[in-house]
Amino acid sequence: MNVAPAVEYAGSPFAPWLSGDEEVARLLEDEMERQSSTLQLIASENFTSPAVLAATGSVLTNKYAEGYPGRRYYGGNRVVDRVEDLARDRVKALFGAEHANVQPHSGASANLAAYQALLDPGDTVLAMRLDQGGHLTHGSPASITSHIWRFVSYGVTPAGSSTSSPGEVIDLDQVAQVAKRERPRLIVAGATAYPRIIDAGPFREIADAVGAYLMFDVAHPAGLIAGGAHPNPVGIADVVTFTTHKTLRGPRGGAILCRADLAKAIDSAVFPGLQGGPLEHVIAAKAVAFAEAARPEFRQYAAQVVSNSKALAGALASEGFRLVSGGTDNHLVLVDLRSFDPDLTGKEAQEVLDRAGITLNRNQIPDDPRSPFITSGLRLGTAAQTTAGMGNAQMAVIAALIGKALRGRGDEAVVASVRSAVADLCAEFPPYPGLTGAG
Ligand code: DSN
Repeated sequence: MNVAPAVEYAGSPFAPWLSGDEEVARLLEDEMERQSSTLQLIASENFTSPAVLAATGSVLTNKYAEGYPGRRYYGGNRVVDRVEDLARDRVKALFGAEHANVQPHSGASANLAAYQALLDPGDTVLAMRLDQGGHLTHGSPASITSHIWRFVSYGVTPAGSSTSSPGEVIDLDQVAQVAKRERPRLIVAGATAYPRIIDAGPFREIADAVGAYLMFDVAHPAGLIAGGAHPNPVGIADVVTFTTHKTLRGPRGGAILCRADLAKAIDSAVFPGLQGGPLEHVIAAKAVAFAEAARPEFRQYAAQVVSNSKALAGALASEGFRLVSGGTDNHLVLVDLRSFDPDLTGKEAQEVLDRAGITLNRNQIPDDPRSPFITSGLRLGTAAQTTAGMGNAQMAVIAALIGKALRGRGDEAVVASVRSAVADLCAEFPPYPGLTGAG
């Protein structure tokens, strides 16, 4: 059911640009309306600034620029070189890095390039298992990474028996034991469904003890790191990879930071190793986002993201959901649905909440008896709605609406009433107040 008022095509912010293609203009309008009238709680999403949108939609998309600033394979890159240099300088300053590569099209491309730079085919890599909170490119059997390199894995400690000892934190003893036994050439830290701080220090000690490189994939907490709400692994890890569109709030893309002595290997791995022409319009938007993340208000934003995540976690626990690891220190919450209702799967919960205007994703919890397609858990993040201006009070309302929709999932009138309450809440916090609405 669409509860938001219809938006006049003539008033669309996209109309001047897409007047010749009404079909696409309407789709963009529909997506703007969806993002503005429903709750965006996917932990890997955010609302970029209009400045990031503008750079992404700029004439830089027209330019081929294979190579790097000052060493391109095509002419006409006088301006593009300055764009890419600006992005590299800004991200190096933001994280205190010696070298940056801003060309990876995605986090997966950044991770593949880092592996290619540091490893030979068949080398052993130690990383977090996907079903314990890791990522596909950390050696999942479904990922090309596991066909090229030999992955061994670590996970989290077992769930504890009490709230004072919740467990489900990275098992550093296991990391050390597997590292000693398997002698990996590379250890990977970082996760996509892990609600706690990951400290690079212990990983560095383990890597040094076995003579391994350390790579830290900070795709999820990159914005928290930039905003001072999560420790910075740059200078501790040999290579740091990340996406620019999650907590960092930039355009969809990836980046790599490394020590100066690894710069040539990293750059060659990205181009010509894995990619052709870089997306310079996206690189310009990355530069915009890096500057935004360096501002004092971004520190307040990062702190509020974590505060909202803690508020959401506490309110969800009051609704009867078990929190994986007992809570959160970062931008995401992982809930185990079985304490709320043993018959409710992540798949069904995601679908019910989608109908209620609450967008999130099902997720396996550690040692989940259900498959990745079904799951027993949900992952929720606060980065996007914090950007839209929501605070702790709204997190309590959201948790109550989630509980109501899931308890009343057999009754469409209950789900519709939640959707209506969600639309009212979202109307108070539009992500793009200057761009939405009929004109
Ligand atoms: N798909 C991303 C996420 O949702 O965490 C990771 O690549």
